[in-house]
Amino acid sequence: MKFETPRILPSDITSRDLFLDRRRVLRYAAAGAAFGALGAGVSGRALAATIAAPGAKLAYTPNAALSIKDPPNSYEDITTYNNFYEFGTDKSDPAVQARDFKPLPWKVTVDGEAEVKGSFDFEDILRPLSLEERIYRLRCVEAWSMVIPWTGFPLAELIKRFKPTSKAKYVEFTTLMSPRQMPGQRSPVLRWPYVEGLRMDEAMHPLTFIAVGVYGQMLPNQNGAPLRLVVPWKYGFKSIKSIVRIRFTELQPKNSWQVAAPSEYGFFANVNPSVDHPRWSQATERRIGGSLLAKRAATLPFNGYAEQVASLYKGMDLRRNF
Ligand SMILES: Nc1nc2c(c(=O)[nH]1)N[C@H]1C(S)=C(S)[C@@H](COP(=O)(O)O)O[C@H]1N2
Ligand SMILES: [Mo]
Repeated sequence: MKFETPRILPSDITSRDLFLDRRRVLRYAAAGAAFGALGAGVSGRALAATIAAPGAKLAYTPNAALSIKDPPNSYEDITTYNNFYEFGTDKSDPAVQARDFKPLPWKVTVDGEAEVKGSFDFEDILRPLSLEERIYRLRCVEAWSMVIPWTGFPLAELIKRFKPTSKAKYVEFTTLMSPRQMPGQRSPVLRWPYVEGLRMDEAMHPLTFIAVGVYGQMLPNQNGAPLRLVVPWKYGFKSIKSIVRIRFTELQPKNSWQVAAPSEYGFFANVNPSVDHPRWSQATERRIGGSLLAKRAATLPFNGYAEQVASLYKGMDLRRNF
C-alpha cells in the first residue's frame, strides 16, 4: 500500500536545489510529467528538503513554544561530538568514519500492526509535511548534555498516516544494517542492527520529533541522516539514528542497550537525577562546549520536560522502570 501523496511539478524545485543533485531532480521531473497537473497542498519547503544533498539548506518555521531558551551548542560541537557506534565508539569517530556514508536514496519499511504498510521513499515520507525547528536539550546517559536546534516534524504526523491498529501498543525503530558502509558493525560492540522503541503514547506525544536537519541544514551523516528520532525527555540512546524500519507491535520492543546491559539500561530511559547509572551518578551533568572549569549543572527530571510528560508515567515505579 502507498501513501496518498500530493503531486508535484518540476517548477516547485528551485534552481538552488536543481544543481545539488541532478539525477534526483530528473526523477522528479519525470514523476511530475507522469502525474500531470499539480494537486493542492504541496509543500514546496518539504519538497526542497527531499531533493537536497546532505548539508543543504532546509526551509522551516521556528517552533518557539516547544523550544527551550538556552543558547544552542555550536554546529561544530553538535557534529563532532557524537555517539553513533555504527561509525566507531569514540565521540570523534562518527564525523570521520561516516564521511562516505550514502543517506540518499533512502527507504523506510513500515510493518506490523498497521493498516498502511510497505516500503516508502524518504521523499514520499517528507512530501506532505512542513518542517519546523525545535531547540531541545540532549541529555546523554554518560552525564553530559548539549542544546541542539533540530529541523523536522512530529513523529505523530507520520504515524497517523500508517493507521496503526488497536493492537499497536509500541513502535519499534531499526537503523540501517550495512557493515560495508558502517565499519562499527564489523565488531560485536552491540547486537546489530541498532533497535529502539517507544510506547505508543510516548511516540504520539507532541514533543517526540523526527529530525531531518540540524541548524536548518540537512542532517550530517554522523547525526543520523537522513532521518532520526529525537525524544527530548529521555537519555540520548533512545534517539535512534538513520532509521530504515518502523514496526508497530503489541509487545514491548527489545532495545539494543537494554539487550546489551539490562542492569544498566532499561526500556523507558527517562532522564532521572534520582536513579543513578550503576557505575556513575545522574544527579548532575556537564554541558558540552562550556568551560571545563564551569560547575556541573543539576540534572532536571525528564530533562526539564516533566510538566509535559510526567503524566505519561502516572502510577509507574520509575526506579523499577528505568
Ligand atoms: N543507530 C544509532 N543511534 C544512536 C546511537 C548509536 O550508537 N546508533 N547513539 C545514541 C546516543 S547514546 C546518543 S547520546 C545520541 C547522540 O545523538 P547526536 O550525535 O545527534 O548528538 O544518538 C543515539 N542514537
Ligand atoms: Mo548517549
